[in-house]
Formats: sequence, C-alpha cells, structure tokens
Amino acid sequence: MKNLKMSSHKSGFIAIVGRPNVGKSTLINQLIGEKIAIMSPKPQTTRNRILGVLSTDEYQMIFVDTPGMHKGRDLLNKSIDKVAVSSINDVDIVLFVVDSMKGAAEDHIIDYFRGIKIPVFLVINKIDELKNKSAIDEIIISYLNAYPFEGVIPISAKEKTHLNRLIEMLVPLLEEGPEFFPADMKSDQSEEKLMSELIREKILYHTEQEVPHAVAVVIESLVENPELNTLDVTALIIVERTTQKQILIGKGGEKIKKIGTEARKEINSLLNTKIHLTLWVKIKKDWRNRPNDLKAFGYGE
Ligand SMILES: Nc1nc2c(ncn2[C@@H]2O[C@H](COP(=O)(O)OP(=O)(O)O)[C@@H](O)[C@H]2O)c(=O)[nH]1
Ligand SMILES: [Mg+2]
Repeated sequence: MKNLKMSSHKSGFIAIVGRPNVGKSTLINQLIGEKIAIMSPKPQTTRNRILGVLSTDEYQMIFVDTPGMHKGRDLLNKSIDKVAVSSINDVDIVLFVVDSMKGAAEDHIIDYFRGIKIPVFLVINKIDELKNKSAIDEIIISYLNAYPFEGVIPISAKEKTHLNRLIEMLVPLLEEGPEFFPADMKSDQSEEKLMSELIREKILYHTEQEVPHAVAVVIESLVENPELNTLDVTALIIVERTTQKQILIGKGGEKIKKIGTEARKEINSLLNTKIHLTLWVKIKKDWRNRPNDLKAFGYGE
C-alpha cells in the first residue's frame, strides 16, 4: 500500500527568503495554518531555520522560514546569515519575498540566486497596504529586469490574499517524492523551542533599540504538576548588560510581568496545556560573540 501512495505522491522543499521584516514568518504561519514562527516589526526576529509542513493526500510542501538576509557584524549575526544563505542551497524552490511598500529591486539578495539552478518565485507581500494598485506593475518590471523569476505573485500574508493561488502555482513544480514528515506534523520545532520563541516574541514587542538584539531565551525546566494539571515552565532571559536587565524588568517589575502574562496566554492556547510560567533575567556579558554561549542558547550548529 505504501508503495502505491509513494508512486504518485509529490513533495518538495521550499525556502522563504528575503530581507528582515518583509513578512516571511507571517507567510509561513498562514500557509501552515498555525503559528510556528514568531513575528514582529523588529528586524532579526527569526534567528533559526524553521520548517513548516503542509500535507495533503497528493503532496507535501516543506516550507523553510529563514532569518532575513543582511550583513551582520557580530558572531550571532554571522551565524544567522549563514543559516539563511545555506538554506537556499538545500531546497527545490525558492520564494523571494519583498515588501510592496519598499519599491525597487534588492540587488544583493538577487545575487545569491545567480549561482543556483532552482526556480525562484517573486512574492510581493503587503499589498493590503498599497493605496495605488498600479504601483505593483512598476515593482514587477523592476524585479524582472534584475532576474528571470519563474513566476511573480502579489499577496497579503496578513490578510491571506492570493495564498491559495501561490500554492497552486507551486504544485506543478513539485516532483514525485515521499512524505518526509508525518502528515499531522506541522513543524520541526520542539515545544520547548516554540515556548522560548514565544517569550522572545513578547520581549521584542515590549522593548526597543538594542535590547531586542541582546536577548536570548532558554527554557530551564519543564515540570508537570499532576495536582493542578499544569506544566511548570521556568525560562531564563539572557541579556548582556545590567541596564538591559533593568529595562526588561521595568518599574516595580511591571514590564517582565506583562511579558510573562502575554507569553503564558499564548503558550496555553497554542499547546493546549495550562502552564505556569516563571521568568528569570540573567546577564551574560557579550554572549553574542561567544561560540559556547551561542550554542547553549540554541544558535549555530
Ligand atoms: N500590512 C501587512 N503587514 C504584514 C504582512 N505580512 C507581515 N506583515 C507585518 O510585517 C512585520 C514583519 O513580519 P514578519 O513575518 O516577522 O517578517 P520577517 O522578518 O520577514 O519574518 C510584522 O509586523 C507583520 O505583522 C502583510 O501582508 N500586510
Ligand atoms: Mg521572520
């Protein structure tokens, strides 16, 4: 039976690449129908590669959300950039996402495509924000002059506009292949990683300037509490300096409390488990430049 299914089943890996903030994580979440990647208006929200799996009887699309490509200075940024670039080399199709509000072609990312032989689609996101719809034509022309894209599609990831069309456009390019993941699996992220990412997302929303970049979150312990039927989660928030710790904690502990409440609510509903969340803030000087710290906090290989 399995062989019969294999013979007509199609599958493929599809990388979602582009500058920070264009909506890559929003797109993968909407395509999968579940929040697997955190999103925020801050650049560098996504630091790791995340897989999102879309399964039907006929095919399986494995989307790869990547950190935005940019030139970083510290070791964390270099590691993030490496993740983004190497993910293009391991996939069957690339979706190059751009922001419709930002206008013309982005050359340095397009340069990465010149060396690869796989189809690259241009996905123009955030069209819900465009007042002048004919502006799209100009954007398309400028990009097509820069690179021979396999196809072009304007979308709004936020409002799910044209996402079905995007999927239909990809189906014919899938090749015969197995189910790489169980049909009910939506992401390769562990629940632990997802929890730490959701906490980091709330921190990104409530802090400014250098703080979001200086933060890492690790889950220190997970203990089931059978009496209350809860999961007791303790997470460490790592920052680089005392001032950052003070900002995170806030006056009278107000900010950290807010972050904790928002994170707990979302983890509760996402994992369908009642959790009790304890947050600790810890200073680890210059962790973004220390290979061992990077590894311990879940970055790099
Ligand atoms: N108006 C609008 N905003 C969007 C859309 N897609 C994403 N965004 C917003 O753009 C910001 C960055 O999104 P995110 O998915 O984190 O971008 P990434 O850095 O490329 O992964 C967030 O504030 C999103 O809410 C869209 O289709 N329309
Ligand atoms: Mg992202």
